[in-house]
Amino acid sequence: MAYEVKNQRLVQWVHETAALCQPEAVYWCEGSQAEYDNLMAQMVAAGSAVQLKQRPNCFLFRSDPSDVARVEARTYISTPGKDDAGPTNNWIAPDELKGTMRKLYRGCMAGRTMYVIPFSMGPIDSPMAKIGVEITDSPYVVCNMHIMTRAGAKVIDALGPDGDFVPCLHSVGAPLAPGQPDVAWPCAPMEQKYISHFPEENLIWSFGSGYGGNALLGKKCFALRIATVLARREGWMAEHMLILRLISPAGKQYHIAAAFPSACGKTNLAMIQPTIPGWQAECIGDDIAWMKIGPDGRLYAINPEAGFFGVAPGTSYQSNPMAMDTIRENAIFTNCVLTDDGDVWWEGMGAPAPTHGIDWKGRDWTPGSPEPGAHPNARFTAPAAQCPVISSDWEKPAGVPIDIFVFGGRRAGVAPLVTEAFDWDHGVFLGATASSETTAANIGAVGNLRRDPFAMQPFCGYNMADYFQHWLDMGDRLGSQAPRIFYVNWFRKTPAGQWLWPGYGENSRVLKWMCERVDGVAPAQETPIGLLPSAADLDLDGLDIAPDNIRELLRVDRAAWQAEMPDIEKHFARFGDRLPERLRLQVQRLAARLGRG
Ligand code: SAT
Ligand code: MN
Repeated sequence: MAYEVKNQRLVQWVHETAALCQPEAVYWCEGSQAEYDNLMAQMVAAGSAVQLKQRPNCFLFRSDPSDVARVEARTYISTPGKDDAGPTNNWIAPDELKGTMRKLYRGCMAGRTMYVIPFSMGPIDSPMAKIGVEITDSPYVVCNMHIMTRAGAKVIDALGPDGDFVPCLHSVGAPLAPGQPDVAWPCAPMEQKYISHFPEENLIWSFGSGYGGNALLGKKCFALRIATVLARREGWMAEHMLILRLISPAGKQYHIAAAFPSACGKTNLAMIQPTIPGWQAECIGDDIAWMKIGPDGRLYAINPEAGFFGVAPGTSYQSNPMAMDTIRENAIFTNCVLTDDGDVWWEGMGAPAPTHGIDWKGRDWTPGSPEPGAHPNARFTAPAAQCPVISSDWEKPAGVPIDIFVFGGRRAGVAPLVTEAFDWDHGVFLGATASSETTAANIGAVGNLRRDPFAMQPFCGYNMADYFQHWLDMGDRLGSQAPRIFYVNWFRKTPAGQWLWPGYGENSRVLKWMCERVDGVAPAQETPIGLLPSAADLDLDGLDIAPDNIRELLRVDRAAWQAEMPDIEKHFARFGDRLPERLRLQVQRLAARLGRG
């Protein structure tokens, strides 16, 4: 061990876990570059990673074909009562789930090293930061945690002898018998996978998967599912939101926090390059925001993460040039195509496809191959500090003051380009009824429309109805200092399937209108579903877009919205009596507004 651990609770937990999981060795991570290099070298030697000749210090991994995304169907919120987890979460009683998982954990690390990763979510010197310790038998997870969190000896120092931490236990669930050769990506079959949360104890147990949010436990498991529970208890917010700073030509700063479901463009928006002259943007975070009311009564946000775990396919110099520049070095790629000259490639990269490569399943691949070369949920892991537009304040311990909340999803129809909420309660209603087509970020059907409240459907660690109430309570506390709330949909299509809106950098035109609304200088039209700009209220200078498209993007289709009502009611009915009365009222009001005229 490279350091002394004075925290007896931690020492004891590591000891007990080693006794249960029976690893060949226990290794305490120090978080250094040498440690990272060493682990990568071992994984290259073992055949589970490929070093990329074309990108300095970059590595490619290929997962097992069964282990390519989060597994919502195997994700559990294990509270004493089923109602405390609520209708949107899978639930098994803690004793039963622990019994099942303890059996799986018994001897599960045989033949492997057990790594102990002390990590901080949030800059270590931030009063909002929280410490976790992940135990894992995956060196791939260790290297990813190096990038995604502040990890290692410095966290042990911050923890001290009696500091609090969230224990996060992870195993790929693939013990090795003596002499048994390892595979490139060990994992367990689906029916043995469990991504479990015990909110009463602030405890995370994950078994059987090595991929993304299933395995990098600081991210969705801690910074969202467990953190939502802590946030409600302690009066703050843990949200699935990017954070960005927009700067007007006059130099005024606006901070925007936006919630979209996984693989709906949060990373792209977080690194937006505004197309409107004079406007600039800086990135603070691309996935998670922790927010607390500051001494001045405003809401302050930090990014608890230190890296980006972004979707590779579709990322290009057109869609997200800043991400492309972020991943030139020191990045990890998972499930991308390996080109013959030692680079990565994916569909929608904007670069010509290689004439030959190795696909994410390790097979020869050519542009004519029947299947995509990269998995649709292929990912890059890269340090946030490498982003060319990372804000100089991205690690500011106190966070940045949020002016604007944005909700949204991916929907070909119905939801217009942008809507502003009438007031906080209506904004909470917009968040609570957000809907989106499902993506490859979860194992399951892609393209199905579902309600994804606040983009938190897979990430809320308690009853979602109580989470709605928490949003209402936060609004009451924030009062006139509350951020304005908007709903956007960049993904409208024509009946023939063409995009109505160009998106990406052009989204700055919509953001500009939001800022002008905050400043009280832009008009808005009152409609039954909220406040909308007219085409003249949006800065469309220099944008080549058909007037018909704009009209369609800003049209409120009353009949289509009336047809939405039964689904909204069904969605809310799932929560029974627990649904806040103030949201029930919002449904009635919307129905009345739609009914009129
Ligand atoms: O795999 S992750 O959960 O980290 C990515 C996502 O779904 O947002
Ligand atoms: Mn996410």
